[in-house]
Amino acid sequence: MINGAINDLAKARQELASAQSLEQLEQIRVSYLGRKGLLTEKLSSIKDLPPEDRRAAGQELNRIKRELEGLLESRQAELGKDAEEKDRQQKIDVTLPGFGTERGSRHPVSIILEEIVDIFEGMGFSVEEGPDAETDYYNFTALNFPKDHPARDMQATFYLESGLVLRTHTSPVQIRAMTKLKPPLRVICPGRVYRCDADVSHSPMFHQVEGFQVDRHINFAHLKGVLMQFLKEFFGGDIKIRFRPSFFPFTEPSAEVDIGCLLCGGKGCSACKQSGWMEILGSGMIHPNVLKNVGYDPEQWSGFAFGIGVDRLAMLRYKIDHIRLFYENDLRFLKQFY
Ligand code: 2NM
Repeated sequence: MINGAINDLAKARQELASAQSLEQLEQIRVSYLGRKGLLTEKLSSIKDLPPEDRRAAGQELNRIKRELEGLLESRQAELGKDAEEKDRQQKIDVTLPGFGTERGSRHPVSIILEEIVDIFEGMGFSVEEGPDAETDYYNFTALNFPKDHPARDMQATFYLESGLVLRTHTSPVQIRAMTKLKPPLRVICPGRVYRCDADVSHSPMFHQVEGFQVDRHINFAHLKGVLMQFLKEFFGGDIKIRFRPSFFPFTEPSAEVDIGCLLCGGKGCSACKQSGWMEILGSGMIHPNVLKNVGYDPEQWSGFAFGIGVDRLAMLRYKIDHIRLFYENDLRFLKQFY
């Protein structure tokens, strides 16, 4: 029995030396000194020995037990220190400064879009919104683009597999508004629009605010008055404005507004294609066919409409010479606006 215990001790010594964690150490302790441990069982079988041998066996087994306890204790201290050290290395130093959170800023195009909406709301216009994916009817047909007319090529259109189109202007929203509501009306429609086009001042997705007014006896002077008021509020007094004849299928007569390029002061630059002028909006008197298409009697009602390029105005306001800067999502650029 004593020889067995000495072997147990030698084996335990090896196991303790290779133990890597306090959990392993505990397992070793249980296997020798636990209730059913090897040494515990030997100790409790002393009573089965002849009485004259019990005393010596008890003394020897207890010596081995104390030695094993001592070994366990010192190995426990070693492994405990290792664990503490590991813990210290992994611990988060709460005294280090934090990373902080980046604060977002408003997108320059959003800022300008909201400014435009505010100005027209101040003149009594209400806001209507509609879907980006439109039917051919709302985007073209209702707006007096004849079927198979080259006017439909004027804007390179993104056609969807569903048969819908990405709206090429926000005019379809105006058609929806006119169909839904009854004149007299003053409505603006802000939103994203899509055309297959890309250069310094064109992006395949850009923003428009279109607007219209329909009432009895609305004429071209009302159109010009509203647009000049808008330009005055948006730019302040000191800009050059050019009002020139144009063509759209949905208005007759039609006019476009250019302003003296604010990037080069009218000298000519890449943003204004060396002309010194930048086209910022189109407008005109709503075509009688459009009024008929929404169920209004053109003998009773007349109206004007306009479409403003929001990205263009943002480029002019912030002196940005390429529209793509708005859509590259470079935070170093976008952070500059608020
Ligand atoms: C423009 C230019 C001219 C326009 C016309 C209409 C509608 F629906 F009333 F007929 N909405 N918007 C219009 C007119 C838009 O954008 C350059």
